[in-house]
Amino acid sequence: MTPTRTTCPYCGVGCGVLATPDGQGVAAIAGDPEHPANFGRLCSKGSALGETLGLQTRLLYPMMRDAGGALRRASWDAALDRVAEGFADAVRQHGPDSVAFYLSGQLLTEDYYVANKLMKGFIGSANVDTNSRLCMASSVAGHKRAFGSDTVPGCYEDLDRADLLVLVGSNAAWCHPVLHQRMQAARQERGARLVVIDPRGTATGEGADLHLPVRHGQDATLFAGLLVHLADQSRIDRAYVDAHTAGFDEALAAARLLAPDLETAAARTGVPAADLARFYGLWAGTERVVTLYSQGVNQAAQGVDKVNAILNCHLATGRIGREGMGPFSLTGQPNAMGGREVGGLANQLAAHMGFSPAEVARVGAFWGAPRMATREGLKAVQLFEAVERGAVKALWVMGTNPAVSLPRADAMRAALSRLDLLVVSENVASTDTTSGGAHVLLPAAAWGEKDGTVTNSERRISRQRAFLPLPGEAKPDWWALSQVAARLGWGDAFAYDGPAAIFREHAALSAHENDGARDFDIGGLAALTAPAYDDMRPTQWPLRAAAHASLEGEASASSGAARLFGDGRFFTSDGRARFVAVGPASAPATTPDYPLVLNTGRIRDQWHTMTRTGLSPRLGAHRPEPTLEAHPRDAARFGLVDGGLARVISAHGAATLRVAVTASQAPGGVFAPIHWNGETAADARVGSLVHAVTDPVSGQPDSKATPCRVEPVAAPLTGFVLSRRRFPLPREAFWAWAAIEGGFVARIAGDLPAERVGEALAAAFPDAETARYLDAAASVSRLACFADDRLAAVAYLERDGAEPAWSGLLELWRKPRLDRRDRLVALSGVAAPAGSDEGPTVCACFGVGANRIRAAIRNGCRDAAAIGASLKAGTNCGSCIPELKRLVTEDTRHVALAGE
Ligand SMILES: Nc1nc2c(c(=O)[nH]1)N[C@H]1C(S)=C(S)[C@@H](COP(=O)(O)OP(=O)(O)OC[C@H]3O[C@@H](n4cnc5c(=O)[nH]c(N)nc54)[C@H](O)[C@@H]3O)O[C@H]1N2
Ligand SMILES: Nc1nc2c(c(=O)[nH]1)N[C@H]1C(S)=C(S)[C@@H](COP(=O)(O)OP(=O)(O)OC[C@H]3O[C@@H](n4cnc5c(=O)[nH]c(N)nc54)[C@H](O)[C@@H]3O)O[C@H]1N2
Ligand code: SF4
Ligand SMILES: [Mo]
Repeated sequence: MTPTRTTCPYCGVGCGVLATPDGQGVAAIAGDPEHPANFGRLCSKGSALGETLGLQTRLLYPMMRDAGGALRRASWDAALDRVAEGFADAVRQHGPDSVAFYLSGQLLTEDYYVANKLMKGFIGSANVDTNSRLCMASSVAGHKRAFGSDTVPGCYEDLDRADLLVLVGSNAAWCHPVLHQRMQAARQERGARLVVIDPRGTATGEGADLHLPVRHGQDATLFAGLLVHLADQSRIDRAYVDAHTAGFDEALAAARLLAPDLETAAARTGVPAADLARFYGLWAGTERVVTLYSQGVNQAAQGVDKVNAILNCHLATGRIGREGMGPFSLTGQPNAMGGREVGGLANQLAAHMGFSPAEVARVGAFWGAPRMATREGLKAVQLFEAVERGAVKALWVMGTNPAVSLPRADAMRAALSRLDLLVVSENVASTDTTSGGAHVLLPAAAWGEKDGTVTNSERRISRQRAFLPLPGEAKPDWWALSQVAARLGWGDAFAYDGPAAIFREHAALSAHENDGARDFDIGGLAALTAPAYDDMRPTQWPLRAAAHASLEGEASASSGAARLFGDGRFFTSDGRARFVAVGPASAPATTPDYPLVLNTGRIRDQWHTMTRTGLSPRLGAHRPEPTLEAHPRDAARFGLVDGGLARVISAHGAATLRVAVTASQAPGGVFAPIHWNGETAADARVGSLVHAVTDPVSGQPDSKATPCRVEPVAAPLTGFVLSRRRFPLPREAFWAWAAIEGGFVARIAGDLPAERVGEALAAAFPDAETARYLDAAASVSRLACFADDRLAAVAYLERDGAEPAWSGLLELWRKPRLDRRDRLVALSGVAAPAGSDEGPTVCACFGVGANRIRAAIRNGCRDAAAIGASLKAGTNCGSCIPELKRLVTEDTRHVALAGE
């Protein structure tokens, strides 16, 4: 089979993928050597895409809730009628602002465009917001304040050309791994320096020349200090500032209040003065500097100020829009940028336009819209608060899992049940949102089946192409939206015959009455034929129609401007960029009851709520459980032990997590991953703890600094369950499902009778043959369920003893037919020798664990390359190289200590 060229559905790097389906619903995955985002590379998540295409968890048919409250299969016609009637009823009775869409940066541009047009032009409300509010909104607002437009000025090539790369609030080694490797290559090949600014130590920080452990929220002060340093060292580009900007003096005066001198900046940011001075010196003295930032900047109570504090420094030095330099917002989701282009946020209209009367009239005329929204709609947190109050009656959620990912997630999940109509378009059947009381579930085409475009962090539009048939009755999201539009009476305006037609309209709108007044212009693509759209190569915007006309054929569609603002002209009314005077940030509001700061974020091998990555055995092995990372001092203070359990409690919720004591976590704070949820773990919905504090300008929640406390949790019962599929184990125990070959495993720990686990197994496998073993003192209990002559599930539990290990059972687990003896062995416990395993997986591609790597290091492998040569670890996607380096350093430290 020939491979299909498509784009990775995970992060905003936007890597090109070659997918070769095997005809059985699986596909071989490789990096696309011709894609300019990755030139053939993929990270661990991208490489494992083939393991996530199974249909076992998919939503394949429309479902509707019946009068008795049960979800039942329905026809598309019936489901779409119900959606259209529900929205029409709400609008009739309560007005257009009583309905809303909540969308996602994982939708394709075409889906997004149709949703936005339907709500803002036809239903007549701007209540369209997206999970990008939780992700990129502060960058959008910061860009607009400084540039007059939401523009990421640079491109990835700048990372290859820079001499200094600064990562602020970004764990790129885990979250943008292919770009991180590109930055590491610049370091190794050209001696570029890398500085990481993050309160905690991360894999990214370990691979840097300098790590600045900034106090939570104090980044604006840190960059205000840099502006002051630039001024005092005469590093300001006066000519640039005078010709192309406004507001410098006010911004510098404000910066002087925040960071009058180095000592004050050091005291306020918590960064040692010597390190801060080194950073300021490096930044001031290096012309080619790129400052990249992500959620440590955006997700903050003063996130927009953080963004502008960074932009101020680039504007003051004129280091923007030129090769190898500039500010760079790393986008999270594959189509965060496409969402912004179509106007997916409640405070945007479409094609980078807002709600001025002229813009409303322009878009309204273009759409032929009967009922334009004339003002901004509700932003995500406000929107769900309106659901909570009962002000929003009908909500359509598409491509996101808000019952997990919103702040105050428990309250938000409960709020969903207040809706008269909750519609969820999903790839998977069961999520915390679909089980939160949805009335209609619509099966959406997933990656590999859907067809359209996405835009990555460097404004590059790439095609996602289908290489698998639509399973069951799954349909593209744009289709479901157009069908509802037709039922509401606007069939003509939504009569698209496919994504190419939608894309053309979107491109035409971007150029409509533009004439260089708006940054987003892809008029050059407005006349793409369906075949040309199919063949479209990765293309950067802007791509104006005039530029297109002056070029020939295909070359024009693959060109585009690499950088904006090189001419010093911005999209403000006078063409000048604005400095923003930045004010002080408040400290996290810890109290004696909640003395610690809860920081939340990502791990290397899981994507958000794990609906896909949670199915991959390779990805499940890296961090199989949700952990709470705590500094040794805080662990001692609050009685936590490494490997034990902790309950984390905030004013809004609680979760129980496995403790990992680590000196990389700064004292005074703890870190928890966002991925686990009600489907994958007992009680690890970290979003339920997060406060709903938002940035006053962007409305983006501060997800990185919630006051909390921690308590140790006793777990006399320990053990594991192996199962062919995930099912709910008792919630009073700690457990989390991790994918393994042929099923899932969960370690169990808690203070509960072993029978409770047995009852859960019996309920999950009612037709299986079960065998039990219970010792006389009832301290050891084992249970095996057999179906089709194989193990369907096994549980080993021990009270007040050594935790049983599951690795010894793997051979029986894999066996296609078990004989009598096997069945006895399955219960005997001899199959489970403790401590025989590799330890936590470090290299997901080749399944190499930490213990094996440590042994190789003891045998003389002194660097990542030597480990690669000996064990293959790190030689495929390279995502684990930072951890290989860490293990080498850790070993060197041990040797050094032993030699003292
Ligand atoms: N493996 C993986 N990769 C992903 C994703 C995923 O789910 N899994 N999701 C994608 C998405 S949508 C996004 S948005 C990106 C996010 O990518 P990142 O922003 O890199 O990831 P996070 O882990 O959310 O947070 C980054 C860092 O911010 C730090 N931080 C917290 N508070 C502060 C602060 O006040 N100042 C500073 N300077 N730093 C702070 C945290 O300690 C954390 O290490 O990742 C994308 N890539
Ligand atoms: N505490 C805390 N909370 C956070 C964050 C944090 O750092 N800390 N980060 C925030 C950020 S940056 C983000 S981006 C969000 C992410 O949070 P979510 O968006 O809630 O997480 P996902 O798991 O990506 O949800 C996507 C859902 O859409 C489905 N899906 C995928 N593709 C399609 C499609 O084409 N069509 C349809 N209809 N469905 C599809 C998937 O099955 C999945 O259920 O979380 C935010 N919440
Ligand atoms: S870096 Fe990894 S997750 Fe991001 S787009 Fe590339 S392969 Fe996908
Ligand atoms: Mo995100």
